[in-house]
Amino acid sequence: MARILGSLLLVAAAGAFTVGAAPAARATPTPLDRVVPAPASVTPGGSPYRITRGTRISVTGSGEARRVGEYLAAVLRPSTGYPLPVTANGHGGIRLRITKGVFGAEGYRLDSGRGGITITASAPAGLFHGVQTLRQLLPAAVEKKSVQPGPWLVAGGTVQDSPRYAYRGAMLDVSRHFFTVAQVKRYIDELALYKINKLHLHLSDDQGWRIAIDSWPRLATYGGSTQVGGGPGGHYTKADYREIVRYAASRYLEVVPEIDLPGHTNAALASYADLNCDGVAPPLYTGTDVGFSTLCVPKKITYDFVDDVVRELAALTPGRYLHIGGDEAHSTSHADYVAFMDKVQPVVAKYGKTVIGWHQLTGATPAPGALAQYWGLDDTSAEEKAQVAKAARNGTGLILSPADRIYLDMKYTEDTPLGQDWAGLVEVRRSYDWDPGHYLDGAPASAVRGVEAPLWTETITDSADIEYMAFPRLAGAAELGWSPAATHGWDGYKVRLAAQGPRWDALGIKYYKSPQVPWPTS
Ligand code: NGO
Repeated sequence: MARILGSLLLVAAAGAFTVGAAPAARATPTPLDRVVPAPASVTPGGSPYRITRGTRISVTGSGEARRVGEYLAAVLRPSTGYPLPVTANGHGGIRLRITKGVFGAEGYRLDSGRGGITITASAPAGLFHGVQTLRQLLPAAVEKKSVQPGPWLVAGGTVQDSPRYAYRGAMLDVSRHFFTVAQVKRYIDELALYKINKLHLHLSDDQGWRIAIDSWPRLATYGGSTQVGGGPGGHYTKADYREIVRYAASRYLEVVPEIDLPGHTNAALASYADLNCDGVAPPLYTGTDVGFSTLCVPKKITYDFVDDVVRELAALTPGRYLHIGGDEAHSTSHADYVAFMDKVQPVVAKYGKTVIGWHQLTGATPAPGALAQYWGLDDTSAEEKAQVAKAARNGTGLILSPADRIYLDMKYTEDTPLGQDWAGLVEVRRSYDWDPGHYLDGAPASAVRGVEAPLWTETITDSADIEYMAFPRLAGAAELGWSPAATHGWDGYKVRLAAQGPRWDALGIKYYKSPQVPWPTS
């Protein structure tokens, strides 16, 4: 007992010491390379810049660049308590500049020194990503919503950065449980911190249809009226959905809508009896089984339905992609599956969009330009992997979402209170420690368009659940999508990841404190 008490006192004393030392520690700026995702190149050197009451944010370039300046000001004002006016005169301590044609669509350069900070990019998205880097170079308390003491130092030097992959996604399943526009926006803000640029919304499944379709209104009003466990469900009106798309775009994320076809369609089949081969609508479904539903492939009305849904969804989608699911069509014969995909993929093209499908699409004939989203495991059968690799060699692009790596709904350990474990337990290191460029044997590295971390929501019901499963693993997925392979290494990553903990605390994100990560103790 005395020994336990003694060590408790020691811990308490260490805590007191750390707290006492904190102001001095805060005066040392964060090293320029302590950023997730790891920047492509970092050259530290020179004096730090200090944000003060007199700092201005000056913006040169388009109106959009000005909006990025306003966004930065909105991040910095509450915690610094400084006015930080956004000006166009080029004389701020923080300068955001657009220079045509140098850094690619999303790259940026950040120069920091005693005289100021300049973020230069060729497009507003690059400025926005540079701003995310700048946030991480400031003390974690910058993320708080009340005035903090500072000082607000940014280390001197240069960061030059651009992404490894153009497709860096996160998926949210809003079907198994419905999430409100506000909840989706919160997740968008969290994704933007890590330079994720695609938000894939899984808008339909057996348990719920979540998007209003004017020509088939019962899909949303009836098909969206419940969810896993039997709660009230919900759906997005078109105005809601446009608001999500607009908000995502303001954070430089493109929304990729998914209507899962021809399986995972019970909510649609329940809403319209005619869609069923036997003309009988099944009841709504609130369980978590998969693979039991299918559209009626031989019926003409099936294609009227698909055409209407794709047309209306494409009209709501400024982005390039439309995801048509295609996974677990266990109740559709192989011949029907192939016939269905042959008829449906051209409909997506007709409305100006590019097909994405789960990798089972490679069992049919992927349309030219289509992307297949791989969600297998290390021990997926060699035949299945070979089928995907062959499609990749024939020109089908790949998005990698290996379920035993970056399915955010997998439990971290057997004690994780949420999530599933069918693909295994996925601790933080496992989710980070793989290379998307050399993941699938026989698939050329050039076929890989990027990485996406899906969050299925059979067991996830609110923002706190989303955050607990996404953090810290989402940051690793983002890094795999953004950072050059040469920066990859668990020992370096875990230190940079640990530095995110206090930021998440400041943002009110309750993350999983994995014992694999050396989280700061104060
Ligand atoms: C699978 C299945 C989903 C489940 C998910 C749960 C895919 C592509 N289809 O992933 O319906 O929700 O697992 O982890």
